[in-house]
Amino acid sequence: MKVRKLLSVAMVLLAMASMAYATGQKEAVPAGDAKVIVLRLAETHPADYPTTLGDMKFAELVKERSGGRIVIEVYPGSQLGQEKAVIEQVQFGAIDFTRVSISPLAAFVPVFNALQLPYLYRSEDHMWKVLLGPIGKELFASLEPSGFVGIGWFEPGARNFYNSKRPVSKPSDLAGLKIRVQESELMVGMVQGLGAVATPMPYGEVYSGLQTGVIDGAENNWPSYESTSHFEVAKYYTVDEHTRVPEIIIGSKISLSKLSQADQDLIKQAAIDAIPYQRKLWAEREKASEAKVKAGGSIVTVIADKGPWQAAMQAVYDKQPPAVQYLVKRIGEVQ
Ligand code: GTR
Repeated sequence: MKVRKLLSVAMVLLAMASMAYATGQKEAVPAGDAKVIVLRLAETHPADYPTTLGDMKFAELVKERSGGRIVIEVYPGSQLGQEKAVIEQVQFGAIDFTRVSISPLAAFVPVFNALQLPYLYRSEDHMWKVLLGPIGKELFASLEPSGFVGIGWFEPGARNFYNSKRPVSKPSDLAGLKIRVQESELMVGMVQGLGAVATPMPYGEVYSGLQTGVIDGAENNWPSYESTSHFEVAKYYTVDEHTRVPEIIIGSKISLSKLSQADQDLIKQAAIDAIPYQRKLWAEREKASEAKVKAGGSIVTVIADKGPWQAAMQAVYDKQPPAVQYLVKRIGEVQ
């Protein structure tokens, strides 16, 4: 009897310990006196993906500059969940950081829609000037009331449509196709404007959706189209470059407020300093992914005149609230 009681006490303790391990920030006491702060970062992409390698660079800089006091563990491959669920967990402090697309983030902080409108940026360079300038800083500040802290940006590339049914060279070719979009109202509106049927769905379900015919297509940049193997089940890829949806690293306000201001600044600076590395890897991977999908049988249609695409997607601009319209105007003015 006694042994059984002891055993059940031990099991409860074990369960409590593993629960504590599973929730957010934790502290371990290393050999020396200083406490090591261990924080978790959730990433949807696989370990060898340029954005994940950017996260790792960020973690490496934080570790190095804090003299090993702050350790950020990167969990790739959606181990901690799909983007929307992860953002929720960051909001209540169960996950300390995540690198996500701003598309699902805009469901939490709608002013972010200003950064993902179709054909918004003149070029990649224009987008980076916006992100690293005053507008980027203001948007970081707008995260705080919702429980997030803006940490850094990564290169997202341009997104393109792809499908399993037919080559698409003009917007009307998409009519009636079921196209997966990120979990974002704006993206639903954009795809509906093209006459297609928008299906919001988590990233991790798109491959089977394409394979089983639940959806006919989706849209993404070259590296995502390749790394997910979507190209194997949806071979028609149309380079219309309709959006550049910035990648962002956000932190949990709950987690970060436990750190000193100096440590918070160190973390933010490390993320900014990791950007050039991720951008370099991104540029290389875009080329490699394009070559790989072409070799794998993808049929690529490059859109020379984007005018009709732009016109078909214009309606989403008109639906935006004044705060977004104002930002769009300012983004246009950034030189
Ligand atoms: C990728 C992005 C991911 C995810 C995905 C998607 O380009 O890097 O974070 O948002 O798109 O379409 O869900």
